[in-house]
Amino acid sequence: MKLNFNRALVTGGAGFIGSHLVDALVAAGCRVAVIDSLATGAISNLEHIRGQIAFHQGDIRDRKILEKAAENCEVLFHLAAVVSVPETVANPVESACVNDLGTLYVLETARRRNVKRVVFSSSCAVYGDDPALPKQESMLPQPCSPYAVQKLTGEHYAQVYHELYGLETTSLRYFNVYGPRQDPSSPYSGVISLFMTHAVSDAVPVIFGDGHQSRDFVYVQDVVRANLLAAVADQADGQVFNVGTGRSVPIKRLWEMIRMLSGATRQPRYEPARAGDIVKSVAGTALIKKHLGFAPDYTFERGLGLTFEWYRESRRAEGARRKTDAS
Ligand code: UD2
Repeated sequence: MKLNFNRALVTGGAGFIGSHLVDALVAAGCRVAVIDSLATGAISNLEHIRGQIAFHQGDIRDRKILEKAAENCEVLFHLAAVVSVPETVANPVESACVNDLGTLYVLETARRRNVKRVVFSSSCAVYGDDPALPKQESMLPQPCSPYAVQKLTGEHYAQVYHELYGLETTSLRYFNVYGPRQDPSSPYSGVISLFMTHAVSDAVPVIFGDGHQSRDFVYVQDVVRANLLAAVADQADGQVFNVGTGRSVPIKRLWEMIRMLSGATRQPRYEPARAGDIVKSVAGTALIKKHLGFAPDYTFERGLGLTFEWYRESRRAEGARRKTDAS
């Protein structure tokens, strides 16, 4: 994609989505700075382009590091956050310090450093368990976790910074993002990262509830493209857009698809539904199509195939590393 800016800052650029965005910006010829505390991000996600970016290890609440990272930056992509819903439930105050105050620091730095545009990573969590489908941006948000409140607060701050200070801001509400580099190490990791890990190690996956609950899974490269489109668009200021596909895949079917891809033989184990689990989630996609010209490039089948290749390759590489270490 042709960009109309030369310098960008990515907060959370060592994370799953952030590192893919950094790759795309570098590939487009942009000079990229990254700030990441490495609390959940991993420097290994950036290893292959480490020499081509300016990496600042630090927290977004560290004003000195943030100001330095934002120097001469034209577009700022704000992805750094406490991203786990259960973690924000366990630690509402600590997570608010990062997700609320941290976002405010980022916007304020953007204002003081004359950054032209900020693209804020929000979440479909803001819709809560309103059963109306598909989720439209015009719906009244019903946040039901500290995480959702924090993301909604970030959107409001972004809008206020646009109205009060003329900073160009756009918020993107991601649905269930999946793809290479998604970390499966927590029980609350995305279901695709968990199922992929089970598939490549021939372990038994767990399906919570009856497996008929479904999600709108969006491939990480499409999320990257939505970010780039928001950065260059003429009609995005002060707005909020869903980033999803408009298609919803049941969890039971998801495991079947992964099983077919991988040749895994295991049958899933069924456990009681997770408290607060919503039944169906699907994005309304008309607004982002109209204003940003965004439609996903990746079908679910293609994205899932690419994701599987990555998990299989990672497993192979890890096995080889262990062998070398042991000898
Ligand atoms: C997603 C987001 C979360 C928040 C939320 C808002 C991810 C990873 N999480 O949570 O940040 O935005 O949406 O609604 O994108 N499941 C299983 N077995 C497993 C793991 C999960 O059956 O081993 C089920 C789970 O019960 C749920 C579905 O898979 O019904 C998706 O779970 P998830 O944790 O990937 O994502 P979700 O939608 O709960």
